[in-house]
Parts: sequence; C-alpha cells; structure tokens
Amino acid sequence: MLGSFESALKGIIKKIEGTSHFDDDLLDSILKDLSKTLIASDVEPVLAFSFIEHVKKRVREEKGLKFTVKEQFIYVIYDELTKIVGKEKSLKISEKPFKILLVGLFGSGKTTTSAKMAKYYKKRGYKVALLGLDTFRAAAREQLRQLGDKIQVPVFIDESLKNPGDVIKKFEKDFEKFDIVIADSAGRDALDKNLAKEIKDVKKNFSPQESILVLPADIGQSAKAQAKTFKELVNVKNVIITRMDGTAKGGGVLTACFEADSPIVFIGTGEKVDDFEEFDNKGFISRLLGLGDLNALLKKAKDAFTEEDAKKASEKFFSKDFNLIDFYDQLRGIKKMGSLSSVVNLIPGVSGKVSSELLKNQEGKLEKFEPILSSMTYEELTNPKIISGTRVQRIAFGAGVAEADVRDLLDSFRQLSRLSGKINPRKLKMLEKNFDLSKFKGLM
Ligand SMILES: Nc1nc2c(ncn2[C@@H]2O[C@H](COP(=O)(O)OP(=O)(O)OP(=O)(O)O)[C@@H](O)[C@H]2O)c(=O)[nH]1
Ligand SMILES: [Mg+2]
Repeated sequence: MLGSFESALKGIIKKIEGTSHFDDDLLDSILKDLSKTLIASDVEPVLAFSFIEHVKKRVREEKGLKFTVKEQFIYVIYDELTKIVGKEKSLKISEKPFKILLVGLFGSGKTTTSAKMAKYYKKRGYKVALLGLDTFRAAAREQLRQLGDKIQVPVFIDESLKNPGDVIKKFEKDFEKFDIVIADSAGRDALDKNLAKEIKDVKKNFSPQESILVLPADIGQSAKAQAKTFKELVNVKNVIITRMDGTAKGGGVLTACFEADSPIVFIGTGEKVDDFEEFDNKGFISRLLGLGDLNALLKKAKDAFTEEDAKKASEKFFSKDFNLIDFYDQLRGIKKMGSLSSVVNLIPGVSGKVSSELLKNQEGKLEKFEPILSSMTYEELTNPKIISGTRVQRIAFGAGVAEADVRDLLDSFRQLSRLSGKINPRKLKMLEKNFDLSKFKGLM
C-alpha cells in the first residue's frame, strides 16, 4: 500500500523473525534501522525518536510469559505504531437528514471522496444525496454530476449560482427527503482568507452534523497546521485520508495521522469509487508490517457480494456445471472489491509474498478477460469444452486480443474447475465461515 516504506518495515519484521538469539547489540542495530526507515519515509523526526525510545523501553522491560522475545519485539512495534495512527471511530448517523460537509485544500480528494462515501452509505440502505458547493472551480460541478450518475445518487447542483450559500438555500427543502446529504466544498491552494470565509459561511448556512477534513496521504508534516486551522474554522472532528495507495513516502501518513489528532473515519485507497474503506487502525498497521489482516478482507468481501450472492456463488462453484458464466461473475466480484492487489494484500500469509509485478501482470490479464468472455456465444459460455481452435480464433478477433490471451483464460478456468473438484464439499461449510479464499487462488 505504501511503497518503499512498507517494504522496509516488512524487511525489519522479517529480520526479527529470522533471528535466533537476541542481545542488546542486535536490538540496538534493528532499532537503528527502524529509526532510519521512519525518518527516510518522512516521519517527523521527533515523533520517530520518541517512537524508538518507547519501543526500546518496552522490549527491555515488558518481558512477559506470553511472548517470546521475537514476538514481544514485533508486538511492541505494532502496538506503538497503532498508537501513532490513533483510535478508530465510525460516524454515527444520528438524525435525518444527516448533513456531512467535506473540507480540504485543492486536490485533496473531496469530490471523489464525497461520491465514495455516498456509495458506501447507499450500499448500507441509506437514502443519500450529494450537494455541489464548489462554485469556485469551473469544472467541479460537472465532475460531481458525473460521479453521481455513475453511482446513481441524486446530485444537487446549480451551474448558474456563484455563491454556495444560495445553492444551499435553493435545495434546502429537498434535503429532508434524504437520510444523508454529503456536501462537496471548494478548495484553494492554501488556507487563505477567501477559503476561510467561504467555508465558515457554508458551515453556517448548511449546519452540518459532521465536518470532515480530507487530507491526502502525501501531505506529511503540514497536516498539523491544516488540521488545526480547519478545526478552528469549522470544528472538524474527523479526518479522511486519501491516496493511501500512492507512492508517497509512507511515513507522511503516520505523521499526518498523529498531527491531525482527530480520529480517522475512512481511507481512500484508489481512484475508483469502491476504493474506500472504514479505517481500521489495527488492520492498517498489520498490513503495513506484513502481518496480514483477515478481518479487513472479510469486511471488504461482504461489501462486494451480498450474502446471497456469496452463497449462490459457492454452491455453483462446487457443482458439476460450474461454467464460464459463473467464472465471469466471480471475476466481477473481484473487480467490485477494488484491484487484485488490494485483495491479495489483505490475505494473511500471502500479503508481501506476491510481487507487485506479478500482480500487475495478473491484473492486466483480468482486464482482458472481460472482453473475451463477452465475445463468446451462450453455448460456449455454458459448455466451454466445445471451444476449439477456430472458435479461439474467432473469439480473439472479436475481443481484439491475441489467441494466447483466450487460451490463458481457458487455462485459468480449467485450473479453477479442477480446484473445485478437489475440495471436499463438507469442508465448504468451514470455508464459508471464513470466506472462501480458494475461489481466488485459481485466478492468481
Ligand atoms: N490514487 C488515488 N487517487 C485519488 C484518491 N482520491 C482522490 N484521488 C484523485 O485525486 C485527484 C483529485 O481528487 P478530487 O476529488 O478532484 O479532489 P478535490 O479535493 O475535490 O479537488 P478540488 O476540487 O480541486 O479542490 C483526482 O484525480 C482523483 O481521482 C485516492 O484515494 N487514491
Ligand atoms: Mg473538488
């Protein structure tokens, strides 16, 4: 998720895991590496030193019976990092209409996040609307309209109005028809007087129950000043961190979390509307350290499939007539979950072991699978055995891909079918309880 920072941290954990005997020198040398990694990745130096001191003290003093020295070391690193990112918290949608105002500087991800959030709550059964208050940037309202269309959420915008206060007045009566109204506000290059005045007015006119600050992961140390000013202006109580998928020096995220000193409610992990997660501080740190986190995967999986879908898919998977249409459905399931790498990173034992190059390669393949499948006839989809050489040629031509790509897909399908034959259906019940990862293995 966080590039070189993540791999350096994972390297340190591996080094600890691979050590058979600890002495003070070794402990010091590992802590030195850790400190270098933190500072090189943009963790604010004072924060980094205080972190190292805490870890050192705890590893020396807290020698409990429960842990080996190695486990203790890893646990303390994990626990101290969790403290830096702060407590997790979820928003309580307490009244109707529940009005949420997103604020932040230019390009922090407000507009994208408002749509992600709208989709998130819509999925959970709330009636949601979006409100376009960015009258400053010319294309802002069109951007929000397009996002709203994509997720099928109504968008209140008026291209002719120049003042956000007038937009709020115009649609005020309509808000009452919704459970949640999410307002996208305008940004600026810096927190200047104009922006300060504008968002103060918006806050007064819109009177949101929640004002949330949107901070990009690459913001690093200036998070402190921003969080402080936005808090004073509009009483920001929560933060959303975007671009967690980026190549920003990952330590900046830790610093941002620490400095913002407000609970993080959600994180943005990509450009797609589904690349959005509730923030889970423990899950976040365990992924960062390569410890894996099944809970986050379960949560994500639940969002992508309804329970009924999942049940149907697994019944189908273990039946004899598992065909390419079912294969296609599963593919779409993965797509709904975001990218393949975001899914793989959540699987304990797998995270960190699959190279990002390999994943990119596989993702490229998945991209091609969709047009290939849609170039097949119904007969071919339901009975893939009939797909012969000339059919492969025709399908490849129709999909605009190479014949090898079609064969690749058929191979993946066969692997998956074979896997379904090998698994004892009685084990299915156990697997279902823990989300059936085997479905994905055939595709990786
Ligand atoms: N990779 C990645 N890109 C993101 C994420 N969130 C937003 N973006 C991208 O960041 C850019 C800016 O996002 P916007 O949502 O337009 O930001 P904004 O705060 O509304 O910007 P202004 O309206 O100009 O102030 C867009 O290209 C988004 O696609 C994220 O979590 N990950
Ligand atoms: Mg915007």
